[in-house]
Amino acid sequence: MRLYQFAVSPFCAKVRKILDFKGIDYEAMEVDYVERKELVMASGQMMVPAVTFDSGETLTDSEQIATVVEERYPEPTLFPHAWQGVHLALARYFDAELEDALFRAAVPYELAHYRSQGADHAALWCLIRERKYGSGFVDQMVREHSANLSRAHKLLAPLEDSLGDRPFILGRIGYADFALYGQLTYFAVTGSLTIPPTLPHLRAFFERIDRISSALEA
Ligand SMILES: N[C@@H](CCC(=O)N[C@@H](CS)C(=O)NCC(=O)O)C(=O)O
Repeated sequence: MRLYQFAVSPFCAKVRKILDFKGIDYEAMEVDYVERKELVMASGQMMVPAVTFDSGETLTDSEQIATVVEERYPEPTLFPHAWQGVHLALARYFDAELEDALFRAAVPYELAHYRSQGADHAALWCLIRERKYGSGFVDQMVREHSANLSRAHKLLAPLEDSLGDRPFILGRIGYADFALYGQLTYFAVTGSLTIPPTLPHLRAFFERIDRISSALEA
């Protein structure tokens, strides 16, 4: 199996950990942000994650990938019995509303990441963001960084509470945990984990999921 990814994409982090959790052997292929040739040829579109199965079939969209992977590799399950709807609903909140807040707070880190790949990478990254969010968006997010961080931390506070007395968001590990883990990778774009000390349970949660692959391999 092959996963097409951008290293700093939260949706790719989510899919990577789902594949690790299920013990699936896969190759993670880093897609060049400007070039994207292999991604377009395999999937017919420009977004990651995309997964090509051994059969040659390629799927996009993290929820769709997770659903098909669950059908083909049912154990260990992403959807504990009778909890599928709750996992999907929570994950959709993490992938949309929470993503929006965490992404805004991570704009300066993402910008630095794409700048480190070259001026063309940073320019295309800014262009695509500004086409989606409006002209001047990137500069505005850099200016408003500390307010955006506060807003992100505020949105995470109830999740910090939930994780105070359980290891995973609904008790038993499942799909929503991988979605939340993916979004929390916005705090790891710089290479070090910047989940603040005021959110210790979320930090421990992130590290718990992050360790999954080595735990399975051990
Ligand atoms: N709903 C999709 C969202 C995927 C997504 O937003 N991917 C971003 C990277 S995080 C992307 O490929 N953006 C295209 C771009 O930046 O050009 C999923 O769950 O996989």
